[in-house]
Amino acid sequence: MAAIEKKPIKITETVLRDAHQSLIATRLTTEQMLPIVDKMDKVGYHSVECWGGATFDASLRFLHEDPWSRLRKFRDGFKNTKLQMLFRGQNILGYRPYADDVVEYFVKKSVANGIDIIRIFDCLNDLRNLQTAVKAANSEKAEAQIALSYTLGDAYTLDYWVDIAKRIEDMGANSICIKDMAGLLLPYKATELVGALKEAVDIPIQLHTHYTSGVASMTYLKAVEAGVDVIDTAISPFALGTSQPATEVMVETFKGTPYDTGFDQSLLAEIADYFRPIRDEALDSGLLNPKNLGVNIKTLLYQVPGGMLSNLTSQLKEQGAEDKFYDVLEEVPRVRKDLGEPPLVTPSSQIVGTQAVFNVLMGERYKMATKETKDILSGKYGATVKPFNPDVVKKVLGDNPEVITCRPADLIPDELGTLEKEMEQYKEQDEDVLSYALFPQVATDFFKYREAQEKKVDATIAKDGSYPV
Ligand code: PYR
Repeated sequence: MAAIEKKPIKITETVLRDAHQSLIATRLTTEQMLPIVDKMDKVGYHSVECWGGATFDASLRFLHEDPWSRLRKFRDGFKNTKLQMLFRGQNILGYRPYADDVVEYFVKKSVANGIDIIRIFDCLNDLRNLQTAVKAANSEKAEAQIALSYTLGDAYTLDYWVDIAKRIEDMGANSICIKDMAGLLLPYKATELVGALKEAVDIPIQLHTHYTSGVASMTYLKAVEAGVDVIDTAISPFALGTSQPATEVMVETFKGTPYDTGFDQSLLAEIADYFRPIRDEALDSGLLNPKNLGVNIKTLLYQVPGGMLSNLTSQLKEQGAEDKFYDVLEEVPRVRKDLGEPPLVTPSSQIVGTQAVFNVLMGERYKMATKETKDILSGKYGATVKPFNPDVVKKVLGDNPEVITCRPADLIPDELGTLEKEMEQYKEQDEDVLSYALFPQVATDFFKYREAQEKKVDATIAKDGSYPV
């Protein structure tokens, strides 16, 4: 090892975003997170992923919290650490493509409220769906990290990934992330992939994986040896299972090597001590299912991301058809092939999963197709790497389907002006229009709740303006 030049591995801590999204359905509240921010800020993380993905939806829908206010509180607390978010390309933090003006304004406001690094991905790896967000991030001077959604299949060869990485660099990305949302990247494949990408591009490469299939920390070890620059980890109480490898374990693994992070294990232990009771409480309340903590080797068989497995279970439970779980799991790869073999990540994971449930429960494949299945087959989410199954296209869309081949957002007119008018009466901050743009009903319910809360507080203020003690 002595001959290798020192290259401390950088770490992105995910506990404030992906780790709780993956383990406890994104239910950490701002109040639960803020008390530990000060300590986290002292660790020396490359960045803390704390916003975006499903947290925006979950804050508004389930926690009745304003996600923008959460972000501002993180920004106030993290004085030394870069804040990172996950952004679903043209789908922003929602489940369908939005107009360019909404994407641009969302990026602008995310940066204005405190985000430093925006990790942008597309569920089909159609780079046209990333253009607007990347340009906006560049002009706001944020780090634009483009993530390639990693998956397996005939089309996904080493040449495919190298080509896409070069195109990502040419698009103006500041870094690349290999986003392995289902834990499919095996250790020796990581050596190959990271090695090939490091040769192909000059920008830094980050690796994101999940522990679902049990190989993730070995994959990190091989990736680091192959030259990866940054890895995503979660503090131990919120690590493993459907989440990321544990921060402390990776830090200890690289101690005394050229990749030594230099992190203080006793500080990490204090952070872990803070999160442990929160995890125990989630276990007691049933929010954290112990099944999410084990190794699920079916991930490797069916390539279904952890979050999708739990979605399928709950969809089947609602229908009283839990006994069909394995039939649905086997149907998922078939539907994926019919729909052009896309990676399975939001929203393609939901689209493929729901259609697989329909196909099994209806007893006939594509007897009923969801609106989203029709939209994918019509090109409204972009281009897939492989062609669609023509028989399925015919069955779902008929003999002469109208299919889009241009960048889908080229056909979506700007919508901010209209949205502003629709939600004017609820507006308390500029950002509210963006919450409304993404989730009109959920945001409206939240605005009403917020107003009611404010009135309630006002009612407790005495006539002289003081609060009763
Ligand atoms: C999300 O889009 O929320 C993911 O975590 C992939």
